[in-house]
Amino acid sequence: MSAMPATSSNTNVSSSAVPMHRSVCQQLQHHFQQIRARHMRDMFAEDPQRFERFSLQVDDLFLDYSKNRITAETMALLTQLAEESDIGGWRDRMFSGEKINNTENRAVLHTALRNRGDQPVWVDGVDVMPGVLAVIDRMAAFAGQVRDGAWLGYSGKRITDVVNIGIGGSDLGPQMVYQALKPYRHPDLKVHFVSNVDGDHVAEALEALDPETTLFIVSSKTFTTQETMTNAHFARNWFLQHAQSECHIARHFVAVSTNRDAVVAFGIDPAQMFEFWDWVGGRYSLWSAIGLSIMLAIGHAHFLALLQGAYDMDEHFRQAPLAQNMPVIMALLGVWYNNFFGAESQAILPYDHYLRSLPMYLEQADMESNGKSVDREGHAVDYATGAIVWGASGINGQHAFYQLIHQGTKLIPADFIVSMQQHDSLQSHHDILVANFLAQTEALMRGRTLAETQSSAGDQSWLAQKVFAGNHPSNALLLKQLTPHSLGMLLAAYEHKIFVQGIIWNLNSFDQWGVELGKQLAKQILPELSQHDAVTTHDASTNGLINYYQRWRKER
Ligand code: G6Q
Repeated sequence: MSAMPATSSNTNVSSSAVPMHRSVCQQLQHHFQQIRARHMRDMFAEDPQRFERFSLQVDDLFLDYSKNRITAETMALLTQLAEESDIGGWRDRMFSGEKINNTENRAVLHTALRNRGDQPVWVDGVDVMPGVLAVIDRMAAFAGQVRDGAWLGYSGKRITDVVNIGIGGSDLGPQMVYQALKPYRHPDLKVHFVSNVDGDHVAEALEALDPETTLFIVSSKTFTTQETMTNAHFARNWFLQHAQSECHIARHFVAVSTNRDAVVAFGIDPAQMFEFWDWVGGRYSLWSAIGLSIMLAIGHAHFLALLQGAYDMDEHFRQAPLAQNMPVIMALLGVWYNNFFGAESQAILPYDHYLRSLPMYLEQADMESNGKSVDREGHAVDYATGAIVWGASGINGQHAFYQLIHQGTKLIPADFIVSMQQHDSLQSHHDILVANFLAQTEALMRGRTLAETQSSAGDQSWLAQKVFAGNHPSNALLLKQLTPHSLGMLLAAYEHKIFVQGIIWNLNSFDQWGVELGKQLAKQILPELSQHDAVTTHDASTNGLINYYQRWRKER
């Protein structure tokens, strides 16, 4: 049975096809009908050059996309889709500081943060590069002092622990990069990340810390986010209980924000504030001062290498023809499965312990960017947009959820991300890890026929259960080694993939109105939780739950 379901809860989505005003979509639909039943086994058998044809190296990063349900014609048609969508034009608009975030009237310039060239970048007639470079220099000076032990706490001890207080884009990127670049970290400086407003998170993070040796970074673009400000005030009180005097705050609290007034109101001297700008989206901000915790951990030079990696990918994205452009290819493959095969999700499967938080990071990067059902002009779309992005460490996933990818009823395109050289000296461990990655992509592609199952050794009962259909698509993204540079390249590749898909779907990938409603309702509900009278102003379920909580809250 072939499935091309409507792929959204949006009832307007009646088809999974891409915007039909792009003329190539008719051809793609026709081509899809021809290819949908073809097995990748046969494609490999027919084309000995398939691996060379469908793979691409960009510096530290190698993409093998030959295990996809594509032919040369598929890629030619998809590339035509990219051309018809004016990817090149939109890309230039983004890089040149045009306000492509139309609903917020903002430029989208995370690329300026890692611009290692000498080109100016203009926003409203002002070159933003001097400001960008000045903040990097300030971060470097500060991080250098903390790392060298020149920056001392109020009692004269050196800083041993940094706590980044932030959430969403002000947390996920730095946390993921900190974890990924463990081998590059300062040996005597630990970074902790507090995001959840569940008090257990901040309480647990602080329980083993010494206020005399702890530095807090309050990371918030707006400096109004309820979770972050609640945790920041808690940390401030915790610190003052020990330090006693507010004059010591300056040695222990710094802010990263665009909101100077709120930083001052919180009690942090603007001299201790690291600035960024409204043209940096939260989920694209790890390259900005939001990356201060990263720089503290890995140092200025490695932070610059991270930026350089992203810049190198930016340059590739800007200059490579669409047909040989890594982020464009990744995006087009995603569109192929999302809009033609009706795939609903995309798995991210790192085979590198240090990349285990990458799936969570990409969940936000992708789903907050392209989880939209209204296009740039405000019209409801009638095609599927952003996929559900999910995943976990691949090797652990093999013993957990891979069953569904192999033999379930869903088509789940998967990205396997693997480092060729490990940081430790355990070569036999690494060989086992890599063998498993290779085996999984091969098994997903080839499957196992009934005849093969019958001729395999072992119990011949329940043969139907032991057959694998195969034909499950995957990309392999290989890093020579996980370094600041290769990580920068990898992350920038995914950012641009998301951007390209957003353009094809005619979305604004840089706003996030969907997170607003819940925030507003939470503000309304908060005072109701401590009121004496039963709440009756919501729906029966919400009223019931509020009143249930009130009862337990009183008992405590
Ligand atoms: C990201 C989102 C969101 C944001 C957080 C934190 O693109 O906008 O995840 O980063 O809500 O916001 P603040 O940095 O303003 O606290």
